[in-house]
Amino acid sequence: MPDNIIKRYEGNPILTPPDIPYAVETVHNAGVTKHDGKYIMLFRAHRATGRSILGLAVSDDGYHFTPQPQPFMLPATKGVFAEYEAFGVEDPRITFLDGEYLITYSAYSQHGVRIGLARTRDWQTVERVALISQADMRNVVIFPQKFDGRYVRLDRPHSEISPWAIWINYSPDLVYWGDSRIVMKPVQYHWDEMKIGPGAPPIRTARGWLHIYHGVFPTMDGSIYRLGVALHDLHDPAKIIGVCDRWILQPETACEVTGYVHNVVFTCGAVPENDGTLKLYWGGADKVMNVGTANLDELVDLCLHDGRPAL
Ligand code: M1P
Repeated sequence: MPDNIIKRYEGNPILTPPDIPYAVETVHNAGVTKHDGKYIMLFRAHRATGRSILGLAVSDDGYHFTPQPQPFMLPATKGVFAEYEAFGVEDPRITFLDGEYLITYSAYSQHGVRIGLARTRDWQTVERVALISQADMRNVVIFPQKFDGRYVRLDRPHSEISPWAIWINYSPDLVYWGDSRIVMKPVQYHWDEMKIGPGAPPIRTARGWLHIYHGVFPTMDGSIYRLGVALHDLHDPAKIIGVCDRWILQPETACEVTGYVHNVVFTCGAVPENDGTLKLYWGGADKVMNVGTANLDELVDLCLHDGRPAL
């Protein structure tokens, strides 16, 4: 069993608040994708008010990012989105599907947290599509493929009754979602016993859809956020065919242990490369952005050969 499943880039952190040409306190939890041969990073940033916006940075190699001069998405000021984004926009995930980039993000307001969906084709303009959940929902990732004509997402509703778990939902049009089912639960007295949540949008491999998720363990010194992997069936994403029993990344470096929220590694994006490797991006302690690489086959093996039950 390899210990360094994720190889941290020696230049971490790759993006920090002083790099940003407008005032921010944090740069973290970024969705990342490729567009026209460039890496696009859509990051969350706290303002000094404690509320978040989304900024954009661009890179030729996936390691060295140049932030754009202005934020990419501020909380909406008009229409229904304004009411539900008043406290900020957070944790964007990006899925490329049918020629456009779908962006899911947490929308915070006095009414709670729900999920907004926006889209862009060119990363110059962005259009809000709909609010696609009720309150008490976070961490929505859309599969980059339709199944039997329907869009599919993983999400994480809030629950006081059972530990926060991962669910699947389907939609004919990206706006109306349903046919909900629970697909994965935390395991008691385990590294992710308190709650789990979808992380990066699933990645297609020959043996299944690889999903990198986060799990949380409560301690007397606060909660620890780590990352794990699960494999979904290629044809039926509601079926999980393997969950790795151990975490694949935990807070270890100074900028993962100490920051805005201590002891957090949190991913919203990963980019598969043609050579079978993956670039995984994660926020360190809710303060900075990091990157590392992994071998996709090794991650799939971990799900299939070092498993635990999904439910
Ligand atoms: O502070 C750690 C994380 O807490 C929340 O994550 P979750 O949805 O698992 O509760 C989010 O606020 C996330 O942005 C943050 O990194």
